[in-house]
Amino acid sequence: MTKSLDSYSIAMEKLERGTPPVEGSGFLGADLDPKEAKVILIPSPWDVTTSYRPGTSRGPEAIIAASHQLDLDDGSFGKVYRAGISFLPNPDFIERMNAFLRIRAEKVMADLSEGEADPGDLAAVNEGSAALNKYVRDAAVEALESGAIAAVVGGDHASPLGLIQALGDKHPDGFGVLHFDAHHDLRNAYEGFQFSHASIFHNVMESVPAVSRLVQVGIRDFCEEERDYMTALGWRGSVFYQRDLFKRKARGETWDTVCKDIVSQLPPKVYVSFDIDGLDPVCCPSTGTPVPGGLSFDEAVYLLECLAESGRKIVGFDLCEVSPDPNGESEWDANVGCRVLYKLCGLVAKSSNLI
Ligand SMILES: [Mn+2]
Repeated sequence: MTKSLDSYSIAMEKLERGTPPVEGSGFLGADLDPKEAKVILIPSPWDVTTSYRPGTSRGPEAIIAASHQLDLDDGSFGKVYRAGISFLPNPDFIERMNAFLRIRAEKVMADLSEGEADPGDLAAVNEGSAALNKYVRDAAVEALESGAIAAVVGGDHASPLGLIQALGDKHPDGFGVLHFDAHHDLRNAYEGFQFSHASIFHNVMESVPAVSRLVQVGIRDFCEEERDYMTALGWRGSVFYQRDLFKRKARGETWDTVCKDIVSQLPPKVYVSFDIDGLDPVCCPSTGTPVPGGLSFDEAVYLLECLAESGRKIVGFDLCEVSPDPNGESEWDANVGCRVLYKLCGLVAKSSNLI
């Protein structure tokens, strides 16, 4: 079923009214025509390579449903919706491919735990992941060519590769990545999956030379291979491990000082990759690979505010690994996720003087 789209003025009329959104309506309660949008959200209903538990493929739809409860005047960035945000529909072929390939990926993981994976299963998953990357990249290019800012809403963290590659072409002068996560995501072909969620920044650093600097925050669960890769990145990589952030605060540094230090590591143009599991799992109990500890919601938002105040240009972003409660009983994960998403929209909108 195709929904009828709202012009910018109709969408604003709906949103300014402040009445509860009609059930089934789009992000925030409107269905803005992407042709009239300045921020385009590309959904990635994808959790093929999730290693611990799937569910994040339902992130985009859960976030849209939760967004109907959001108060639209944001404490950090104001009336963000006025920028003109369009959340594209889930593409059927990606949803179908995800369901089919998830089964084959689970077979690969089960076979691996007993010995070797079937090369046919592995090839099918890798080819499907390449098709996902192409879909995201094509959608991103179309959004960028229309003059809009493109962002990805996952899905697992394999989702944004195509977007970051498209931005690499658009900004050959380079940009940095501010990466919130409990994990480095620097593994080479985790479990044999070339485009694993756990390999996203390995793939980015290998395939997007325009990414001049990767700055990771909140990291607290990693393997030796990833630490070695980070060391080998040299000046291109910088990590603020969660333990170190905690120690700095415990020893009396203010969060403001720490945030300014983090932001100072970034070049003038910045992409933000936000894995929800960078936050304390009280904010994301159903995410694929939760890890104790992590940033509080307020700490993460403060860091985004410091980034905005620094005047750096935000070239795009992704929000990944938001997974709704598997029992369907709680909207909490999506509720937090849609708030983080609205802040990220505010950050790019502010940076591009759209609000
Ligand atoms: Mn991640």
